[in-house]
This record gives sequence, C-alpha cells and structure tokens, in this order.
Amino acid sequence: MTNEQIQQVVEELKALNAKTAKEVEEARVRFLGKKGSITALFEEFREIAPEYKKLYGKALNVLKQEAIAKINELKEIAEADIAAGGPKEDLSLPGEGFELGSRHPVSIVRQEIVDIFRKFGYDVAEGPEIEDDWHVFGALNFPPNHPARDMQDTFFVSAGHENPVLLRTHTSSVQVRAMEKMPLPIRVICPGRVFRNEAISARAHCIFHQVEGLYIDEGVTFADLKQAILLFAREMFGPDTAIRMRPSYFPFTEPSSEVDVSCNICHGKGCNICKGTGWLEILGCGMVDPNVLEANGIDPQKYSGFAFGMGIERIAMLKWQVNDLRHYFENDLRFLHEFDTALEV
Ligand code: 2U9
Repeated sequence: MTNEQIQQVVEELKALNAKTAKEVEEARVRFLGKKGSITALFEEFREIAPEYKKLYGKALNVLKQEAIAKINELKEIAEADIAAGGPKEDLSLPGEGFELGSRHPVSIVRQEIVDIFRKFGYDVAEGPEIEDDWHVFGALNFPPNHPARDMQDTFFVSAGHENPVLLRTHTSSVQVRAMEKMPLPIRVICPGRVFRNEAISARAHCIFHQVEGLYIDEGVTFADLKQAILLFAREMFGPDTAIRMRPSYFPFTEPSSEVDVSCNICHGKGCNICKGTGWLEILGCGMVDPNVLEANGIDPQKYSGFAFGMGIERIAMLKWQVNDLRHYFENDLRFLHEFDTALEV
C-alpha cells in the first residue's frame, strides 16, 4: 500500500456527489462494501511492515470514518428529498440561456422619427385605430362622395349607418383629436398603425404605419414647413441630404407637396434604388386647408399651420434597401435577425 493509493481514495470521496438513495447505496458499496476501495486498503494493511502499522492504521481509520460520515449525510439528504417529492434541481448547473429578440425594423425607424421631432419640440400623441367618419374624413375636408369613403378603399366595422365605424386610413384622426383637446399653438406628431382596403403586393399592404405631424400657430408659413422637412431629412438621412418639393393634392392641405430626398446610395448619379433619378420620395405635406381649421374650431384668419405624413415602412425600405413591403409583416426570423445589430442596449 502507498500514500498515493490512500490519497486517491480521499480525492474520490471528496468528489462524491450522489443524489438519489440508489446512487448513495452504490457509493457505499464502492467505498465500504466487501470489494470496496477502503475495504481493499484494510486488507493490504495486513501485509504492511510493523514499523508503519501505526501510521497507516490511523490514516485508514480516519478515512473510513469520513467515508461513513459522508455517505450517511448524503443518505439523509436523499431521504429528505424523497419526503419532499423528489430530488431538487441542481442549482449549481449553468443556466440554459435563451435567444435574445430584437426590435422590429418598423419600431426602430418609428423611434428614430419620433426622437427627431421630439428634439424639434413636438409632442407625441396616439389615438384609437377604430374611428368614426368625422375624425377620419369629415374634419379633414373630404367631400361626401370622396373615393376614400368607399368600401373599396376603407375597412368598415359598421357601414351603412348614419355614423359608420371604421378602421382609420391615416393617423390624421389623432391630430383632429389633438385639436379638440390641446390649446393653441399645437405642435404634435402622431405615430400609429393604419388600414386601407388594398391588395397586398411588394409595394402595398392593407396595414402599415405612419407618422404624421401638425403645427398650428399664428403666422406659420410654407417656408417654416420647408425648413422643418429639410431639418428632418438631414437628421434622418445625413447632413448632406437635399430635398425637392413637387406640387401635389390632398383634401386636407392647400397648397400640398410631395417631398423627395437626394438618393443617399448614388448621391445623384442614378442607381436602381432611385430608378436613375437621383431622388427618393419620402413624404407628403402642405399648409393645413383653412376649411380644416374652421371645421375644428380654429380661426383661419388668425392661425395657419402645416402638416406632413410619411409611411414608416417606406422610410425603413429606403434606409435598409428592402425591396418588398411584405417582409415587414411575415415575421420571418431570417429577416428580423438582419436588424439585431440595430438593437440599442
Ligand atoms: C390635419 C391636417 C392635415 C397630414 C398629411 C400627408 C400630407 C401625406 C401620406 C404620406 C404617405 C400618407 O403614408 S402615406 O400614404 N401623407 O402625404 N399627410 S399632409 O395632413 C394633415 C393631418 C391632420 C388636421
């Protein structure tokens, strides 16, 4: 018998981690049974030279007592576990971990747009997705027979009533509600989900997201609108971005304009993203029509204002060169994981 043999059994005993009653009994047999490692050491002890008997005898007895004590202790724990309904989880094991999600690209861009306008001093307002005719159309100068009021273009929750209930087709209804509640001057942006009765394709969807803005005060001019849009475009697309405004028509603004930004991919040279034009359309805007101010109880002789609206998916498509709107709604993890790095921690 050698010191190393005794030391090896000591180490094995130290490492012993039997949990169930069965494992404890197996360990008892392994150390103290007839063919156990400690019993084997006692057998070898018989052959040892007399001058070493005292030294080895003491070490073996200590080892045997420690083995008995440890096995009894493990047995008690195992029996207590059985009484408590089975062995407990091993809390020392490393955790399993879980996959981290990431923000949806539409949420990322929405937040970016909101942050920019908040910096300019705009309040943020939200409102109901299910609306009445007045807040979506009536208060916004839509004539009674306008095609947007038709089933072909709008989803109705209840149609044919005197006061139909419908899914909002734009977040302008939230600005109408802001005009009802907020004192003048008003400077507000309204992000939210909107619904239009459109066939789903790469370029259109029946659900999408908008951010619309409204500024009403005394003496607000088209120059203020142009400057606000230019500052927004530069914050969003980079400090060298240029804008151009093209005349347009909306029932709620007059004059109205569509706004393009200089293509930040080819810098005006012409590429397939801007279809060779060097410009990308980002939003619509205009001076709030005096009829809209009047319909909402604001004196158009004293006050004027501008408004703008943009589709968040469209801005996100330009930012990341996504060529199919449907990607934003399919929740394909391969697409969503593309934006993991955009997660701000
Ligand atoms: C009030 C008065 C005026 C909001 C505006 C636009 C121009 C516009 C489109 C952009 C792409 C909608 O998502 S889109 O299809 N929007 O072009 N929206 S001005 O005008 C308002 C809003 C509220 C009281």
